[in-house]
Amino acid sequence: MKTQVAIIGAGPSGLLLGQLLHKRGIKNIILERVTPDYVLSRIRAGILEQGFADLMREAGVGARMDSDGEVHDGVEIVVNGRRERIDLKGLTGGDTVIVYGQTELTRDLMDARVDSGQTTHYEVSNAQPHGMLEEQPYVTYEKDGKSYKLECDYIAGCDGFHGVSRKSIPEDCITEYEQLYPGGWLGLLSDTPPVNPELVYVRHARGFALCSLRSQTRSRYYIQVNKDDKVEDWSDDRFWAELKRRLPDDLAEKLVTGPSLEKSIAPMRSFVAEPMQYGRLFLLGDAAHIVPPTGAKGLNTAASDVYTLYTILTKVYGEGKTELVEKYSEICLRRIWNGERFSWWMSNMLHTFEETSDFEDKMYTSEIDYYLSSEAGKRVIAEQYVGLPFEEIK
Ligand code: RFL
Ligand code: PHB
Repeated sequence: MKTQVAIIGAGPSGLLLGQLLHKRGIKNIILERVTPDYVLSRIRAGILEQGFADLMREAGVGARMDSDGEVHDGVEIVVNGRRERIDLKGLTGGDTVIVYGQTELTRDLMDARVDSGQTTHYEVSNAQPHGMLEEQPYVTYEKDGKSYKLECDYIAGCDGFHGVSRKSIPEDCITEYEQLYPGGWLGLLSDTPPVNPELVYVRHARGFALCSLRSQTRSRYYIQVNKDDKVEDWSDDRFWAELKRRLPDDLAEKLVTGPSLEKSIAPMRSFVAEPMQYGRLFLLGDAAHIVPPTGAKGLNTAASDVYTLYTILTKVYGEGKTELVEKYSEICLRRIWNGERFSWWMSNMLHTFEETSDFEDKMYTSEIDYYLSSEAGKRVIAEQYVGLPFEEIK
């Protein structure tokens, strides 16, 4: 079997890249370990930056996002009971974010993939990139007990944090930077009206909380829990009671509770692998970097990698600009480190960890208080929350 770009992983990164390449006439095959239903069952991101939304439109899959997604002009931050609104639109000169669940956008991308006629092999095992430093790399994999070899020009490693792509780069050719936080996020999805029309991020002595939503009838809430907590430790009743205790009184009174549709715990991790490429193998999205979810940057940083690789490959195939290939990692990393810093900063400002000293705790409260009291401070938060522009590639 032969294609131009072999893509490992059918998460948002792999599917969006595949669709954009297809639009430019670049052939690609996606190899995915699990079933489409399993991919769709992962409840994750909810906030899309403008750059991400524009890419979805460019890929021809923006229609449902534009009709069903909610444009949000602002978010709220509560620090020890004080509610402050960040006017994203006003402070950035017009930028906003879109609330549209990762599940929905993945579904849109999967549907478009079927319509495009491009091949996706689900439930493959032992995918393994080879010959990344050669002219003609290839990926071997197994499906239904048979072994296959997929020859290609380039390999896109879109297989998430635990995937095989990053691990197939020799250890002495990659540096990993990592920080684990002593806590996790317990998320609950419910068919209840959201407590507030806009997202509310809460710093509280008992721990962080976030009120988010998927629509005016579906809410997504998170609370910070201990890193060793298990979902089984948290009944719905215990979750709602703890969330209420962390919300300001007016919101706590309005909170509508209901049975959970889904509940899961996400670890809090910052991680970057440098460089994000090895010869003709590129790493994209969670395969190359992870952020704690506080800044809503995970999916959005994945989108900037997709934009960069898609633009480079379009120029390689369309204009013969092969010299751009080696620039992939450095272009991506400039934006990635910024997203990492913002997510790390938001996490430190809004969480309370047992390990934090009383002095540091006072410093974090004072710092976020300062940002929220100053228009310049709010603008700094707004500018990063809506996302910095993608770098132009010539
Ligand atoms: P994914 O989604 O992990 O997809 C990788 C795919 O690769 C497959 N795979 C393999 N396939 C073949 N062979 C192998 N050996 C393979 N190994 C793995 C997997 O089955 C999977 O289908 O990575 P991708 O595409 O890079 O997408 C990244 C995003 O999913 C992630 O960054 C976001 O969800 C992070 N995130 C958020 N990001 C935002 O921008 N805004 C948010 O509001 C936001 N909220 C969140 C989040 C992540 C969360 N969790 C659970 C970590 C909230 C949460 C709770
Ligand atoms: C979500 O709605 O799932 C969500 C929103 C904002 C975040 C993280 C997750 O920062």
